[in-house]
Amino acid sequence: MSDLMLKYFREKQQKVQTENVYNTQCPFCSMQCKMQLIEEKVISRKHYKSIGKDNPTSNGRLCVKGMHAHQHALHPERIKQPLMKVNGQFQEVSWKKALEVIKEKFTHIKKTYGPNALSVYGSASITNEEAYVLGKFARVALQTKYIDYNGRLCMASAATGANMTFGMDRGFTNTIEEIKHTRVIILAGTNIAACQPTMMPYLEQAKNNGAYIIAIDPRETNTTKLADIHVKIKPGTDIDFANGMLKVLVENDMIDTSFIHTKTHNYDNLQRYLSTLSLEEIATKTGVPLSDIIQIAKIFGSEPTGMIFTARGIEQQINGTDTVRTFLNLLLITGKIGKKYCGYGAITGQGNGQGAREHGQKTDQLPGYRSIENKSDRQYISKVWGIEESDLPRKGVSAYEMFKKINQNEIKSMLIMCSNPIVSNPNANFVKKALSKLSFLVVADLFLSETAQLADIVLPSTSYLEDEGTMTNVEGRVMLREANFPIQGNAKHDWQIICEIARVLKKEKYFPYTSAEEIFEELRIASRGGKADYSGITYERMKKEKGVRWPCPSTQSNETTILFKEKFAHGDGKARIFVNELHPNLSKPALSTTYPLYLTTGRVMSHYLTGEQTRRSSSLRAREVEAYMEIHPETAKLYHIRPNSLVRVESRYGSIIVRSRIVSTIRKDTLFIPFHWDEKQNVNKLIDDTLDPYCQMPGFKLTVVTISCMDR
Ligand SMILES: Nc1nc2c(c(=O)[nH]1)N[C@H]1C(S)=C(S)[C@@H](COP(=O)(O)OP(=O)(O)OC[C@H]3O[C@@H](n4cnc5c(=O)[nH]c(N)nc54)[C@H](O)[C@@H]3O)O[C@H]1N2
Ligand SMILES: Nc1nc2c(c(=O)[nH]1)N[C@H]1C(S)=C(S)[C@@H](COP(=O)(O)OP(=O)(O)OC[C@H]3O[C@@H](n4cnc5c(=O)[nH]c(N)nc54)[C@H](O)[C@@H]3O)O[C@H]1N2
Ligand code: SF4
Ligand SMILES: [Mo]
Repeated sequence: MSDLMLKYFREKQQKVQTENVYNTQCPFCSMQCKMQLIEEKVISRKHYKSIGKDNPTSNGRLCVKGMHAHQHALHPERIKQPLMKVNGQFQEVSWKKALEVIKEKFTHIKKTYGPNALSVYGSASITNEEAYVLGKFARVALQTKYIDYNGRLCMASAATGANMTFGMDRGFTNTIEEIKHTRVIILAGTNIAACQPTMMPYLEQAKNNGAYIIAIDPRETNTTKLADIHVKIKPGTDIDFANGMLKVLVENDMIDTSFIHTKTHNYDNLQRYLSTLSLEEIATKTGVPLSDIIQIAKIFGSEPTGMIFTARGIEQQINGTDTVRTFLNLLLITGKIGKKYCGYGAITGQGNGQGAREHGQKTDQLPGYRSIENKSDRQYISKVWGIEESDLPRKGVSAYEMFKKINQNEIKSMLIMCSNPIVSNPNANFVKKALSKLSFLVVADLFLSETAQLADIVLPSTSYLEDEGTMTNVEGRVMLREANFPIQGNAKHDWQIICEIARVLKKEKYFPYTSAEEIFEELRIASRGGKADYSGITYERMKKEKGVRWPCPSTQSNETTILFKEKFAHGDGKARIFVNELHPNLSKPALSTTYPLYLTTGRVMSHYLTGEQTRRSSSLRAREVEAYMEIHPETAKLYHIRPNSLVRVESRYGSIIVRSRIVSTIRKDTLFIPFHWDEKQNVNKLIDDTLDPYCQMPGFKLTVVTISCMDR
């Protein structure tokens, strides 16, 4: 075609076609990939596509979920108007009406039963600004101690473990860039290939540079395929495996004695404890060959640098905190922390899994990672909020424990923002029963989720396309999500919803914000001097520097890349080596003739959490349409199970029916079921509700079950 013809066609096309570009960040995982929504208008029809945008963490990459996120955000089932239940049916109502009813009910319940009859359940998928305001709202507007959030099911044991050992919890102690240059990488219970796909190139590059990769998982995954050694561990025994490694390192003198003496406490106790363990017994208990334990320990001990990454596989255990701390011991005794190409990474889950656990949604916490039980922390935050310290509630209970309080009639009402707890909590049948007992439930969501269907009032929230604010990514990098897509219908931003409720409760003077940035300005002050200090971070700086890694105590100071270079964050600058003892009140689920198989749960690449969003994306739904159960061929044969058989899976807590997927990549004694599907196929109906005593994390990764084939 000649240039002239091309020009003619281009001009003609431009006349009928216009294009709008909207900046945002992916609504899903902690990589927080920057992206753009491209809206093409051809005559009167609009077409959308999402493309990656360069930034230092994801380097412009997007995975399949990010590429299709707009499909749920633009789905016709988005709620666009408040809904109120009248005679068991939802009716659209005005914001004025919805707020009036909320005011009336909250006020009545508070007056009749006291402020602690009200409660709040938050999320790590909302922005820092929203997490901050929600925490303030519970304490200042409702004056309740009952607030907690879905991160309790997600990062709680990694956070508690790091706090106890290092004195501070930022998911990555080092930078993501350093992964490429480290010599050994331990991936403990993490499936990065499915869960943080755009992080994979860092691991691939490390491997190309000669790093030795060890993956610990009861199943083969696309992550374990990258590893030099895959440790196909018996679920729930990672703590024993790590103790085995510690014993090999100590007995072979592969330790950094000067680091241990100058920077840690408690090594002698660890040494004494390890001397009581038998490596042969550990091999039997974990199902890992003794030679592998020895080889892995020796590789880790002999290389000059090494990094350990953990995720929910080892953390979502009833001894998750202890397990994390035992892995951290490996870094401490070999001195592989506080320096380049070394360190720890708890691979963060949700988009704002990091930030949302720093600014006061957690029941025992105040902004800046302060403690609600600490006198000076309470005084500082009370002053920032303009209240008396004596009016600031103390700590309440964890997420799942709030449902117990509902069941005991202590909590009468709940506001749930951005979570679907009847699908995501353990012992899901109980959670549904408890929520149905509330006298008044308000849910803010994008959709009429399984949980929202139980509500008295559902409030329409804006999504990642519309809602500007900051998210703290996997690296601890605070990033500005510059969302400005037009708001759909009468939805409101989560922070606006909180402010509106505060206003009708006559607490508007504490919630005067007109933009997310105004909230961030207050958060900067509230976090000043705290462990998660954001006071040097501004919207301008985040735009210019493409995100800033905390702590960042002044606008003049640099971001912090490597933590603990000089000292750890405990008062005396030393880390606490942990000595494992199973908590006296805990006993782990064990196999029996009634429940002869382990069940573990997790994720698939194309779906996200309870699936509320990804099940509404046609492209993602098409990849996995229903729940399934991975089972080893030999085990399947024992139970007369064929491929795609319908199988009843049963635990002490309940039963579900799912289809079989026969794979030789899983252990023979273990089944795997992902948790992204709705109630009928919800694996959480089977999950035990025992909680980790230090952080109240449920044991999602270890339940004992029995199975029976439903095919005739
Ligand atoms: N595609 C997708 N990506 C996601 C999410 C999603 O839902 N879908 N969710 C996001 C969130 S919130 C989170 S928290 C992260 C979760 O990220 P991950 O923790 O990586 O994901 P999981 O699949 O829950 O668990 C990881 C692996 O642990 C293994 N595992 C199970 N039991 C054990 C055990 O006892 N020991 C060991 N060593 N391993 C075990 C499982 O087989 C699984 O492969 O992903 C984030 N990214
Ligand atoms: N068996 C088992 N259970 C698990 C896990 C496991 O590995 N195994 N993992 C646990 C983990 S790690 C996590 S993080 C939890 C997550 O559990 P949930 O918090 O229940 O998960 P989501 O599906 O993200 O729920 C988010 C809800 O908020 C809505 N939403 C999305 N964006 C917005 C927004 O901007 N504003 C508002 N107001 N609403 C919004 C969505 O439509 C959806 O209904 O599940 C836990 N449960
Ligand atoms: S799901 Fe995670 S890796 Fe995939 S595009 Fe979104 S933020 Fe990036
Ligand atoms: Mo999570």
